[in-house]
Amino acid sequence: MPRLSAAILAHPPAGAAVPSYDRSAVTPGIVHLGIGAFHRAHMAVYVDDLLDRDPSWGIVGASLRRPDTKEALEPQDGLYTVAIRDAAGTHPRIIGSILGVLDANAEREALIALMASPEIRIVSLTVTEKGYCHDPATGELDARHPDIVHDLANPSAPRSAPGLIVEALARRRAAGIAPFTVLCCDNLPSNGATVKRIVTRFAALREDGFGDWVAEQVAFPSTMVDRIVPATTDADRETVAALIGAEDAWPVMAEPFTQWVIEDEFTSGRPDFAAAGAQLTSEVEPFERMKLRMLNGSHSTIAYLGYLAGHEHVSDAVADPAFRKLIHGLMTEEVIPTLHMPDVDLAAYRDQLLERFSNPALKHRTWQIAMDGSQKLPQRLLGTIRDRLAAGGSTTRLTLGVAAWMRYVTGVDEDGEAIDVRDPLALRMMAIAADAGEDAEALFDGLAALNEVFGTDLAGNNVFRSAVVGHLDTLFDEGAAETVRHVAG
Ligand code: CS2
Repeated sequence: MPRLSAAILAHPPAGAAVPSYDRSAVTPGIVHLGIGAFHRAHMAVYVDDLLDRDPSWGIVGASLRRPDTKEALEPQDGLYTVAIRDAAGTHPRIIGSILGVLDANAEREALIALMASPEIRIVSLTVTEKGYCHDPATGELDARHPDIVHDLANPSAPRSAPGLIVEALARRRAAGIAPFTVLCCDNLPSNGATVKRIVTRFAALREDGFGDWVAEQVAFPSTMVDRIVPATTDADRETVAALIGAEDAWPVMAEPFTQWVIEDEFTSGRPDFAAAGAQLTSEVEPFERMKLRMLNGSHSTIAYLGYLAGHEHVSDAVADPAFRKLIHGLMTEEVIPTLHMPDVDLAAYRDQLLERFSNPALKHRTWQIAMDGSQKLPQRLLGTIRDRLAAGGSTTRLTLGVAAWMRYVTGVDEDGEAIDVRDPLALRMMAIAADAGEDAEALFDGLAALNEVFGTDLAGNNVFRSAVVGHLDTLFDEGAAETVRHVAG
């Protein structure tokens, strides 16, 4: 079977959508840091829809940690398949908006030089929560993070996303080139403002006065990004090869739903994202909060409880009526009351989320979502809990999500088998858990003392503490499946 490449597009496979524009006319306008599956099934598809109107917005991707995306896409001329999956089948579309991929470690200088060149007007990011080297509880740069320490000592050879952005901005400033817009597409709260704070602080630490210049000159629009994109498996590769009649080393699988809400604040121009279905607005934060608390808060709760209860996929968990009832109740009783969105039908949004979680073809692993919980919990569950505690409202289901995370990061499942806990704090958390054993109070006190996750207010809040400790006791005594049944009611 031939490999997917530009040559294949001359005789497009029947049944696969292909780029409608002349790829040879496309030039780079965007550098994207963190070219993982999510970006390739989200922003790159919006851009693919727009290149026939304006070919000056092609994307050059960069991978910050592993060269595997570059290795997969380079022999394919940057082409790859997005396969949309639902109960009715799998629908392939070949995407052409990625012109090339740079490996930030091996090709650092080429990457920074490109970011500093005038043709690049947007630098977008999906580097995941931990890629910002910040303190998730406060949203501030962690100046003691090893990558930040390294980048401040070696400013022209940075390895972190803030370090790369600031070095490229410094070169543009020195050359009199207007800054690019920094477009964060990660699931951080107030993601534009948060990344602005982080990057500005890094610039200030690097050079006196540079932070002020960044704060004044560089736009950091906030965005709400949404599409469920599970990690690709070998079985997915086979499915796609059969559909397109060519081998694609790294297709991405996605649900039909996609949403992108963007704050319209770009200093060096932007593609007509609205023409591809994005919503441009002056206020994104309410949408971000809604999505982080409703979708991602539910997702993390399903991930920890589902994994512990033996559900491999999100759809397996929500097929269990008790799980479904728990998540429905979590959104209805405990999340929706914290949101203020008069123009959005939140009950309909909730029902649509439950539908999306049920998509049987997506096979989204609970283990995948469980990753990096220390970086995700603050914006997904803890902020909601703070609002509920302040209003004197119930937090029974939200605190069960937190307790399930604490139970999960002990690293031992209900059968005594090891859990592969992936988290920047994994070692610290597993040491805390080893000391605590099955003593729920000790486990709570040890983990809640992680200020970068819980801030300084929650560990000593008795309402919060007794709710989480109570759930932990039940999780240890009866297991996750039984606990879900109790709490769902
Ligand atoms: C998920 C998200 O892995 C996770 O943590 O909750 O990736 C989720 O699928 C996306 O945010 C959906 O837009």
